Amino acid sequence: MDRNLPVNLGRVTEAAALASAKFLGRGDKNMADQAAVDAMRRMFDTININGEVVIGEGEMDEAPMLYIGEQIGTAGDDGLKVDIAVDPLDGTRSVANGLPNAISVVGVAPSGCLLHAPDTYMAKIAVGPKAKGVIDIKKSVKENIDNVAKALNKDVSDITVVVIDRPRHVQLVQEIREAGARIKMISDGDVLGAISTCFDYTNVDILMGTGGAPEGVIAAVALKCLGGELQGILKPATDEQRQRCIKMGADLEKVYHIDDLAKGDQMVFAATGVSYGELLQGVKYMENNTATTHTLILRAETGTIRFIESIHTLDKKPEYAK
Ligand code: VTB
Repeated sequence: MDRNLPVNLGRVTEAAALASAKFLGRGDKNMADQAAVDAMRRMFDTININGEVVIGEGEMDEAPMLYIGEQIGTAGDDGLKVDIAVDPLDGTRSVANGLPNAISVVGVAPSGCLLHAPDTYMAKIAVGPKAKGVIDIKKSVKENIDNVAKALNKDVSDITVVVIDRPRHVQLVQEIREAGARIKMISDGDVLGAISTCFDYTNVDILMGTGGAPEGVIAAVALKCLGGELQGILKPATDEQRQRCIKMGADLEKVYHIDDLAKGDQMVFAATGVSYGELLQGVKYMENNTATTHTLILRAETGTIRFIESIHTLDKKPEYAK
């Protein structure tokens, strides 16, 4: 895969972040999301790929842009065919409510390598490279925490588990507490939660809990690039979701390992911070109509991790004009 693609994907997530960060704290999650989708879609039109959205904004009849099955990029049939997974704004509520850790995110892999995940929930466990190989989603919370503590040479009481703050996690939270570990509660964004396990300075060791299955595939792309591990089990919340899973050929008993979600090592990934955050800074609006963005760019083949800080002169980017 083109080694410049990751940087170009960074342009795509930067564009979405610049457009949606304007809506920080303004109480309107739809506006924030729409701005991200529009900007991401526009920037994709400049990228030389032959892509198909496999994780996107929804089915064709419910999403006008970045819908599942949409063809993306300028390469045409001669270019390498790729699967694209997007979440133009992971954390729409966070942006609307002025909360941290919203990101714009894109993952790309050769065609057929990304799981076409149904839009339902997925129970997940994820760790960074140092704890790879010791987790098992079928084991108890305590066993997993103990095993990760051993792998990291840490006391259990120094292990931090990141969990999305949801009523469905009451039992999980109790089990983590009983196991003796710490909890970092996040309001949204388990993609960033999973990625955090790969960076020591976030001090997050494990992601546990149930979030979106599409987000599970996106997180798997990132963790593939970073050498971490993720396992998931589909958890449809309603009968309708269950039927959709079955229709898509999904296996509700199966443990989806990282390679089932994102196959091979040819993937690339980009994420730009939208609201302020620990791993990625949010968009900052500066003097003279300039703005800064902070982007993480990953390439699985070489394992290169890039953090790119960009200064955007918005006067020269009329699409972001006030
Ligand atoms: C998570 C989280 C997302 O959805 O997947 C979550 O990563 C799961 O859904 O940021 P609920 O909000 O229904 O719990 C998000 O919060 C939004 O896509």
